[in-house]
Amino acid sequence: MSNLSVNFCGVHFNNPFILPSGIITEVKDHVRAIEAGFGGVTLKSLTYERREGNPLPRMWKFDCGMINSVGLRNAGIEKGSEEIAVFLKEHSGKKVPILVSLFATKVKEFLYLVEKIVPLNPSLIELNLSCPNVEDEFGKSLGMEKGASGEIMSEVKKISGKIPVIAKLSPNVANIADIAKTCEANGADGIAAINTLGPGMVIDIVKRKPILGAKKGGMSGPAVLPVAVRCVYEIYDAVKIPILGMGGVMKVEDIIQLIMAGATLIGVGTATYYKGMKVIEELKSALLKYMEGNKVKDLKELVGVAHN
Ligand code: RRO
Repeated sequence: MSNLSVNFCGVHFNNPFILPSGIITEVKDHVRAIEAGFGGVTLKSLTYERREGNPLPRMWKFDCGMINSVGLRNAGIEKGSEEIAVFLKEHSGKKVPILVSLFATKVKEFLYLVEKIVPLNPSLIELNLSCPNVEDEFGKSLGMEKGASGEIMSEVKKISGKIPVIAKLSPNVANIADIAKTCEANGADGIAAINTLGPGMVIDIVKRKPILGAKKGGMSGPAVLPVAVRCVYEIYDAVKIPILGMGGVMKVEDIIQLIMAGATLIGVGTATYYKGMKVIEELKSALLKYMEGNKVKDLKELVGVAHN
């Protein structure tokens, strides 16, 4: 019998599918992903201050994917951490690990967020070092540069205790493997890759102006899969810590590519906008069928095999 369960950073997941951060905005609404059968669920990235988000529209479907500039819409750490405490308590019995995602542009701010979250004991903490939609009013993402990524990781690891910390990285850099390596050297327990690609822009040719309220945004969906596969492949070559691979997964073949490139867990986000949350049950069945057809008992037999 093939088995979908996965160990990632010492945490047990019933299946490798993770809802990436930001697909659902409200903390309590993440119950939809738990009920749909995701193996793990990442909450929307929290920031120090409450953020309304960017002007509407914030998301748009184009021919080969989606573009978003949500602008970190979230309740802020004070209210957000209270909501997370309630959510974790309510769902702790369901054996679906919850990942808390945090975003800041200063080390001190990151540390404040981590200090607030550690007592709530989530399964993992994700440091979002890579939001593409923050440059203008909020400074640059720390993860665009390896020195800053390393510093934040090493400081966070001093206060995160036994909770594994993973770094979510951007594909929009010259050398993603180098940044992953620096995160690992500074104590990261895992890497999540990739955040959205770009930024890109879509123009409404009738109105003669960019469609998104913020004009440009990060791209996700099928168009970005080959970039995600390449990034995961390069990261796998550079580090020993496990990888949560994501970017454009729509079907089982996409999952297998990411695993063969080196991913242990798989993020499935944009596909839920196309097919609804039920896509997870479809992907689970298709993955089991693939494993049984190819005599794969455990997914770890496939992780990184494209490097052999
Ligand atoms: O909120 C956003 O605009 C956003 C975030 Br935090 C992120 O990490 N990636 C993305 O595509 N959008």
